[in-house]
Amino acid sequence: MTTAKPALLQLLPLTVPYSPERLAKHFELIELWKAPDAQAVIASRKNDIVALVTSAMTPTRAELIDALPNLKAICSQGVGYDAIDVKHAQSKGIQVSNTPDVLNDCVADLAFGLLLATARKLGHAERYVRANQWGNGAAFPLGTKVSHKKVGIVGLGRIGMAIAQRAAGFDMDIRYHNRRARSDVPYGYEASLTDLASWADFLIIATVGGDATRRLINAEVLKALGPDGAIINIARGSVIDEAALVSALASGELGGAGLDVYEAEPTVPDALKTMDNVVIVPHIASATNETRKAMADLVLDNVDAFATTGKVITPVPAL
Ligand code: 8YV
Repeated sequence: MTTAKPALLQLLPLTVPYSPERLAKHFELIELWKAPDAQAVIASRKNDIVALVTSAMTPTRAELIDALPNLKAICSQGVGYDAIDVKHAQSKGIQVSNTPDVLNDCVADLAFGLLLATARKLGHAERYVRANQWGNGAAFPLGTKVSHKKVGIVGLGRIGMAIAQRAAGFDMDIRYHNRRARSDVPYGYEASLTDLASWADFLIIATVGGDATRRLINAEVLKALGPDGAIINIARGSVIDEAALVSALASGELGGAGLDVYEAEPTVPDALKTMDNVVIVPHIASATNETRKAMADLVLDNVDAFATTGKVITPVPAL
């Protein structure tokens, strides 16, 4: 007699075609997005579910975790875990894994792409040409030089370090702000976020999301960055006070912004859509074929490892 496989609750499809086959190797798959009544499925199968697949942008809250009494592992696609109630999961002995490192290059590439696009007004320039304004009226406005300028990195973790490498390639002066100084980097530490913003020409936000960094970048920091400064955010929209950002940009108190993330995605403040000193893109930092495959593969590897050894490979830090 074959014993029934334990069940895995999958909240969203993974971005590789072979995901169902890999996941079904160890588990009976419950693909929640296909269920006509998700709550009914969870209620009827709650005792069978030992693993859950989710993502950095799929809320995985205590209510769902508590509805699954035998849940032992949550495997998430994405490096951020602020959408998952990790503290609650860990308090119940549930392992939580994310997909760090495999996306560092793409996220850092986009951070620098946004910096260049914001400083050199690439979005505005595109619209200028497409609107047949070239040669038909006002000359296109001058931008801001990037090479040899000063960049402040808020959150010098693995992605922040990849951003610093790119900044070094542009001969930039690099300083950073963390909760604590690092002893293993050649960059200057700034204990005060406002002082870092006052010093910097560009401020790049690369922190984790969640309560610890919520609105860390406030009106005071934005004012310190100033009318010649620009802010780049590839972290989480929650890290910047978005109303203060819109106000500082509109008043000219802040020179520009390059944004990949927003407080209430996919909603983006309408005011940002009309500003020529703002570059806005739809949370695409890790959205390349190569990186999303690598992230999905790491989720599958975490699930395999949990099934065969009882331990995920890349657990999020204990909170
Ligand atoms: C995507 C991200 O939103 O990894 C993260 O934390 O924010 C982005 O990579 C995520 O990967 C969605 O799957």
